[in-house]
Amino acid sequence: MSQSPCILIGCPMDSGKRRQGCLMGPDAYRTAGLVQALRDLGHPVEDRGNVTPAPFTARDHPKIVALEETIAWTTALAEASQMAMPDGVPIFMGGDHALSLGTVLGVARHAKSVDRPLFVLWLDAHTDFHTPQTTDSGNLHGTPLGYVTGRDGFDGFPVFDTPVPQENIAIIGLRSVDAAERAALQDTDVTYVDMREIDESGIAKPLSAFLAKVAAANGLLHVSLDVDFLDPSVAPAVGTTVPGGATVREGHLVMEMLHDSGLMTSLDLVELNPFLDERGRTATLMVDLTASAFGRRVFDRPTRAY
Ligand code: B3U
Ligand code: MN
Ligand code: MN
Repeated sequence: MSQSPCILIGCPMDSGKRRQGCLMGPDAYRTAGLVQALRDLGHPVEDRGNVTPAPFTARDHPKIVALEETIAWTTALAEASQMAMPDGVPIFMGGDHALSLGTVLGVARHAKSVDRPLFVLWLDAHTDFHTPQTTDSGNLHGTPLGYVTGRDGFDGFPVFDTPVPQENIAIIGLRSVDAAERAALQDTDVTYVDMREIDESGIAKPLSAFLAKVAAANGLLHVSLDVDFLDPSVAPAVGTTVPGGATVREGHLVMEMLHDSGLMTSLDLVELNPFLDERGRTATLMVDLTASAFGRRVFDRPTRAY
């Protein structure tokens, strides 16, 4: 069976928070061998280089960090993302999580054009469900799920014309949720799975339930993998470490199940800050996880249906 082409898109975006360093992410993935890892699995790989933001004029804002720059990235990334979708599975090499404001917008526009529903799997310690009004930190990397679900308050951003339905979203790995996000999320149909649920029931159970929904709806599936989904003891290169995260094996299991499902149509790799890494170990782990999502396995097993 021929393997789907992988389209690598560098997103050296660093405007979603104060601490700098994620702009080095795309080159860290390249250095850690992402292209070869995917080719070794039989995928044709095209690296489209790095996106640059649309022109913008920075202004001082009392609360929000780098608002105009983030809007400019959102515009540019939405275009790159929409354009890549017909050509294969785009892998967006971040960059901080604010890049998903743009990548999901582009994917949603593509989903509309092919008349298929869009589903989003968010692997993260955080819910990223703020709006520019509710954020305490002023960091827009905490807002993409607010944006893509069509919450109010994103003035100046491209209009998110076809918001992702709440019931099409699952967030897995949670252990740091702000009060305003918790309150807003509790009134929604978003699926949210915290580390306690993972400890008690395992990570496969909520994931297979979600994948079954995607399959039943013939949906597109965008996956957004935040480095802080993983425990900082195995993935230290991230600005917002939260102890008690997913293990290496839980990470691989999620990625292997995604591969077996055949459902994933686009992938963000976000929040890697190579400045904080230890001899490239986090970048290497992220590359290995991506390889699992594209078919690397220890032994062949009969493919399971979701
Ligand atoms: N919810 C907090 C913390 C946070 C969100 N995403 C990350 N950190 N990486 C905030 O700033 O919105
Ligand atoms: Mn995040
Ligand atoms: Mn996070």
